[in-house]
Amino acid sequence: MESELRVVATAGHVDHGKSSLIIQLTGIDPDRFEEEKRRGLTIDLGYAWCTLPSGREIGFVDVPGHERFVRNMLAGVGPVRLVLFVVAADEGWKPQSEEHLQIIDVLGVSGGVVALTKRDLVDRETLATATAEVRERLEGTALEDARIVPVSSTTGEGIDEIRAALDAMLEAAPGPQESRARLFVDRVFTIKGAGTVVTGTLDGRCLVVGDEVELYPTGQRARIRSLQTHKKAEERACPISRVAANVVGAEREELERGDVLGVPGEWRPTTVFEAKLRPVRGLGHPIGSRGAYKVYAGAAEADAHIQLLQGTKLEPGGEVFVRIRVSRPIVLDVFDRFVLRDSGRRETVGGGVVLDVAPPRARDDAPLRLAARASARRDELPRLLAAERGAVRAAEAALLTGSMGNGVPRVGGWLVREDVSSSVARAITEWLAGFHAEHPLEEGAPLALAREIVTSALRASGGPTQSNLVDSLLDGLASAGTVVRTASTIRLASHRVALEAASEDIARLVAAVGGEHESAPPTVKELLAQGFQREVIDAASRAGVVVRVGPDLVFTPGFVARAEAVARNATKEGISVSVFRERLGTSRKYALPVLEWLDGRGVTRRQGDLRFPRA
Ligand SMILES: Nc1nc2c(ncn2[C@@H]2O[C@H](COP(=O)(O)OP(=O)(O)O)[C@@H](O)[C@H]2O)c(=O)[nH]1
Ligand SMILES: [Mg+2]
Repeated sequence: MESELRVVATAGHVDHGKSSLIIQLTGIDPDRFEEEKRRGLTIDLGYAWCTLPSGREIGFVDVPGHERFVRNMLAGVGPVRLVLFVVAADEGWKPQSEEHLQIIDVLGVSGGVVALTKRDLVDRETLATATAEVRERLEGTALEDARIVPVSSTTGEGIDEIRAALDAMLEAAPGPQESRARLFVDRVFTIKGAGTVVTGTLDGRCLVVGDEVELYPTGQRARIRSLQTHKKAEERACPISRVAANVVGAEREELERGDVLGVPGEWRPTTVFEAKLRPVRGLGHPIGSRGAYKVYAGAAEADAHIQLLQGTKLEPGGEVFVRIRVSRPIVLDVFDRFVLRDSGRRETVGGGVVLDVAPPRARDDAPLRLAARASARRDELPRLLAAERGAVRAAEAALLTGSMGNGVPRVGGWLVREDVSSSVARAITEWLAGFHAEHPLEEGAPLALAREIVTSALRASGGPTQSNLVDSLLDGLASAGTVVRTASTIRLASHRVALEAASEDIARLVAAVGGEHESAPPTVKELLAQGFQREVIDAASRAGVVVRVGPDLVFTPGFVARAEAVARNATKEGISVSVFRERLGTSRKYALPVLEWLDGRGVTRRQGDLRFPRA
């Protein structure tokens, strides 16, 4: 179900014939909807559509009013901005023609057609002058190469040429790229019996009846009960199209224009973002950090405060990176376009492209960071984000860039900058090598210490230090076969306890607990008192040279094997501690812990004073 629909915004001075042209093209009166809307008959405000000669479907958003125009250009047409620019041949270029062109120019367009309307009202000479004037005005702007088509909505002259020009524009325009579903809400109302309805332009991905959705920024959850595109009920609505969605679970009062309807958890509204800002052409004054501004993004508008990240003011003709704080949380995506108006002067002063929706606190490296983003593709953003932060959770990266970051090295749930993971690996292997050299008889190093080493390596390389990242990195080294970790220790995979390094000590230990001492060996405490090192006793126990029966007792393996044999050979009547002690030739002091040890290992079962061998 590939939708070939494209949405085009109309632009141009009031009364220059925009709506009349749309009626000629589509047979639908976009202004009539205003009236119908007032009477509650329609939900598609200022919207008309038709099929072009090529078979492509084309939709027009034609809503009167200047603010509306800005919103049409931003949210109304979606990310592929196409424009039908209208200038009346009899009146020529007007202030609103200029202002609309300025906005189109700072936003950039994917295609445009200029209709020189009211052709029937002018003679050839005036038409030629008007055409030349318009061509001159368009020079150096985003519409520089647009076709200029003379047309009359009264006589129908030129309408076929307009259709052909629109077809050529669609042919040349890039297709929308699949990303996260986003419906910019431009209207909210209630319909008797149905409940809350929102309308807007859908971008990114299809929505389906029955879907659970989140309303941003409030976080309210709702369900889509029904969908309409072009006044037809649909099971699914796909980008880019005008959509009316009837939602269950959200009240009209909880929603407002500028909100976004999307998939739960896919967006994080923001109040601060960074962007590249360009003043509109012909701006008579610089843009500074002190003014009061309004940002228009998507269908939202918000009071804004600007901070230049380069220089102290933005001169006309320039372009700078800025940080913008807005008065209310808005849903922004990297590469979104926005318009900036000066609230005091009440004029559009600039526009730009969003580059970072969650900028870091530090601003020192902003120009470098933003320049890298400005020239990146969306699927490169997660790698850039990981590069900026050292490491970032993959889920966080998806939320902040709209891309899954396929191809970026992953450690657990994290995207990690290569030098960060390599410096952590270096720090931990060097530290473990040192630890093993210093403690050749220890099986491994305490995991808690290893975590500290990783944490400080992360800090040194400028990465985050969350314990989840620390553990993910250690796990990553373990799955790579570099280290082996247990619940409480970690060692280099290559590390072997070097008993030979302590062979003399171990031989002395075996002598101390074996031979004539075998059935009554010194306790560990006594061994320590005799000068044996705890490390040696531990290593010998781990290696099986001696057997640790309790915290304070070690025996020779031979003694323990005999004890086990005695226990296993007990009759069905069981064996008492004293019989066991006699048969083993030891004292009660040793017999009891040995029996408990055998119980613990499942060799024997205790019942009262007796032990029974287990099967
Ligand atoms: N003679 C003539 N009048 C036109 C033409 N197009 C529009 N008009 C008239 O110009 C006025 C404004 O047109 P409208 O489409 O509402 O302009 P909009 O404000 O740009 O939407 C209306 O009275 C129209 O009838 C045209 O091609 N020829
Ligand atoms: Mg109109």
